[in-house]
Amino acid sequence: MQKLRIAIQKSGRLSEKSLQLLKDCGINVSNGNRTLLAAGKNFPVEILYLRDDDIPGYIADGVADVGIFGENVLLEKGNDLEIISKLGFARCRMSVAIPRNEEYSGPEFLEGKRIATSYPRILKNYLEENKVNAEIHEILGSVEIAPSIGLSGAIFDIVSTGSTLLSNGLKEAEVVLKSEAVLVGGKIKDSEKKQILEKLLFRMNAVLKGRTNKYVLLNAPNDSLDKIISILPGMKSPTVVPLADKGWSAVHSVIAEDRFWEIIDQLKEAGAQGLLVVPIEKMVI
Ligand code: PRT
Ligand code: ZN
Repeated sequence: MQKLRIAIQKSGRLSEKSLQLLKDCGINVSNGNRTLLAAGKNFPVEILYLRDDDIPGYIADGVADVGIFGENVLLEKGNDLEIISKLGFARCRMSVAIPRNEEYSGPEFLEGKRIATSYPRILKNYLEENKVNAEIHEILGSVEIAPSIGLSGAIFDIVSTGSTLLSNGLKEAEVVLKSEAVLVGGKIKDSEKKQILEKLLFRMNAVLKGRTNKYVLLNAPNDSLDKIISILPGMKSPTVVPLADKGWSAVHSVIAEDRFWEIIDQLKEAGAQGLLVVPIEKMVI
């Protein structure tokens, strides 16, 4: 029996969330102390623990079938690999940052400058697209200290909250791209492995949909039901149940997280009361 081999980060920002996602998909990994390879207990997978930068190479070589890592790493190192699914965690930006006291005029600010980065390929593309000539200086860690020690006039790095830039006297000048964790795959030939991947994706979609939606229950007078139902997006149509109190109904529906507050305000205005909002564990549509 074949097993789908999934590479995830051994330790770092992605590891816990990758394991949690697999767990939410019903996959428990038997080896808790993270040797290189561990077997999934109740699903035909093997988990390969690696440094995130190494995962694209392992997939390209066919040692791993799929992997979880940041889009930033895919763009820097993932020749011929494809995103199978975006995973919604480890969101960050890849930005150009410059000393705080300097005025940023646009990409031409970088002309003739030296820029420190751990992502030379993405930066090179960006500079070419903007027809800027600049020297790319590749360093592996602590990119943010390069300007203060006189190594470079700007940096290109990952930014999340921006506090690392701030504490190093830098400011974010331009967001070049946005990144999040992704499930990436190579070319899987084995049909059994393909089927396992299909099953895994079915489960992942259900978990990810659940994470980005909320279940909402509310009470409303019957004469405002039409208005309320028109506001609710729902999966199909909302469930409407009569309450013991005559002239009132309860409405159940699903709301996408990113539109949640906007919709809740509209519902209240339309006469909804006693709103309950419940997290969704999984959603199969
Ligand atoms: O050891 P290994 O090579 O596996 O790990 P790593 O050190 O290369 O990566 P790791 O664990 O730091 O990050 C893994 C992935 O998380 C990255 O490739 C990104 O896709 C994603 N990610 C999300 C981040 C951040 N947010 C982040 N803030 N990766 C790094 N940072 C760093 C950034 O480099 C900078 O130093 O955090 C600092 C900035 O954070 P703020 O909040 O101060 O702006
Ligand atoms: Zn890394």
